[in-house]
Amino acid sequence: MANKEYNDESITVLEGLEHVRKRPGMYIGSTDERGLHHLVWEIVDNSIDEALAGYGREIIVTINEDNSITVEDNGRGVPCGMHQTGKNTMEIIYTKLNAGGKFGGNGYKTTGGLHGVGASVVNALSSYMVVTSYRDGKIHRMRFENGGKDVSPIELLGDTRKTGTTVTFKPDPTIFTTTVYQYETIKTRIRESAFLIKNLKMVLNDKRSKKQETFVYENGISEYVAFMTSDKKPIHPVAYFEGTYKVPETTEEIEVEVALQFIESYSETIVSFVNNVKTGDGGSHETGFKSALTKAFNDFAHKYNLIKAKDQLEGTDIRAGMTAVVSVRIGEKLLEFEGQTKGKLGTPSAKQAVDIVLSEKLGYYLVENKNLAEQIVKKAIKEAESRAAARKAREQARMDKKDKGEKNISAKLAPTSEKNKEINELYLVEGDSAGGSAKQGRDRRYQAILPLRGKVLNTEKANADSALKNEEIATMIYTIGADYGVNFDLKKCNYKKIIIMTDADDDGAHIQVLLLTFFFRYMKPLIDDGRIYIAKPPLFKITKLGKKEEILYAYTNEEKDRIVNETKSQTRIQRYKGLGEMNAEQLWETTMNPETRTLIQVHIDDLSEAESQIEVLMGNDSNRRRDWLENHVSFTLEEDM
Ligand code: 28F
Repeated sequence: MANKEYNDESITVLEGLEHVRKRPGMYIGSTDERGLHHLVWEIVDNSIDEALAGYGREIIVTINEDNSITVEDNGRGVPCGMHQTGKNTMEIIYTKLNAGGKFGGNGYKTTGGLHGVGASVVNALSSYMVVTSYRDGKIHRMRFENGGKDVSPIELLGDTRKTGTTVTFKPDPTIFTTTVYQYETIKTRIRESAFLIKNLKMVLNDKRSKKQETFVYENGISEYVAFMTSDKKPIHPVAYFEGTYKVPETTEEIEVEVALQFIESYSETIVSFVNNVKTGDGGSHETGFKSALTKAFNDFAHKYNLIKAKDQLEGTDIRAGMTAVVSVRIGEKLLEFEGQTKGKLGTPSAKQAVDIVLSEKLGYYLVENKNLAEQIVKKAIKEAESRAAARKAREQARMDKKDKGEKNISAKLAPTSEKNKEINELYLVEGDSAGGSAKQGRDRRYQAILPLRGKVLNTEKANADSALKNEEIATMIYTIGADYGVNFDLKKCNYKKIIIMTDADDDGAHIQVLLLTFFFRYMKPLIDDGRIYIAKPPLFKITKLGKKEEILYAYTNEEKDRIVNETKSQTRIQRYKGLGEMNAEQLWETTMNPETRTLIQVHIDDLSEAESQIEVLMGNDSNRRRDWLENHVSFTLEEDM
């Protein structure tokens, strides 16, 4: 940039962007794949804010061949007139921190961007950024390079009849550990935004794969719920409620939207948002939702004598088998969060807002849909009874255990000899023969073995009671020792690692999925805490022939080929079809010894998406199951020791 003088103003700007480049984690959380995608959310949120303000109903996100991103909207166009500082507004917005007016009151009533740090941070972390504004019949463009330092003067490109803003940026590879964008990640977030804002058309183009998808939902979050229950069996059409709540003693209003649907199975799913940003840890709006739901169903049950006047239905029993989306919009003056992550809404009046809006409308809905309401109440009563029965069964089991010693936790479990929760491991092994070898080969000080008989119960269709009745599930719950469902308590878990060890065939994959489903449904904190693993047995045993035979193991086809190609002597290759073909020594050496084994740690990446797909896993279509596993459960190789 030719002889640009640095006055104190531009130095302040530089310091701002320079600080972002030095401490990116402070602004976008991390510089890994998550931080990389955060840049997209920042820019898209600005387009969404413009659409929410009533300007523009279409946003196009393009992943370019070089993994740069282009976002286009048809809003009013970023202002590019003269700013009182003597620079044009566009330059200020993209080079000064928080200049996007989000913090200085900018006519945007509620903004998702409030979570954001503004487009200037994206600029600071990009090797280049180009901003084009279509407004007042003219097209203006600015180009920034090198983290927003080098700024080309604003250019007038010509005339136009359209209005809007286009931003292209390329994340700086010297800052991010990865600069490859994930289509699925961007798709999930874009689809979510389209669900949350009725009739907002979101288009995603991937120039690398020539893939393009459009998301627009005229029924907003009702279609979101329908999407999440698409593979389940709904018992009624999605119910939708909306309203505005005037916050007492203020001029503020809170907009409330709720969509909910009951399904045949017993899982509860609530996904909530504030200003179109997901609140993964819930908060006051969800609290208001739950209290309104419990109140409305109890009023109905008492009104129609479905329960005695003195009895009360528990919220958890009513919500067993319910999927709901709660979306509130709150002005920035009232917006507050609990904790640092902004994942949990704090605003107290949001509880009243949802409670009051929903109580009134849901009350009418239940009376207008009496049969459905009765069906849900009856199901809640059954759920309460089965929970009581399960509690009695557990109590009885505990009594039995006391009377009959350890016997009843199942003769199958081979427990550890030392009780150390910090290192103990529980192997869930497919089949008795492999179970036997595992018991023999293990290190009994800290490795417990629980053989699983054939197909573990398909826990998706069963409710808590029948799942608990299943021997394998009951033993697993008891052995892990941390209870399950809403009563699950990670601190009570007896194992640091719970390792699923199955054959490397379809049955094995099916059991893996059934167990993952069980843990996902009834012990999700185990997955969140990274305690669930899948053991990786060898696929091949390679015997090097010659005067002294040598045995090697290969875990993939490539590894087998490499070993065979590298060895000079003759080799005999055995393809393992199941764990049972290994003796105890081999099973220990290849799959259980922390020094030599390979464990795969399980993470579930996207809750709401997983919700809608987890039924897929119960089907017999192993290809769909494998796709789901590949797309949604990320397996990272866990380097032991
Ligand atoms: C691809 C990303 O960033 N779109 C945007 C606007 C529109 C206005 C605006 C943005 C007002 C003063 C703060 C136009 N006319 N898409 C986008 N569209 N910012 S960002 O104004 C900036 C605020 O500073 C806009 C009248 N009012 C606002």
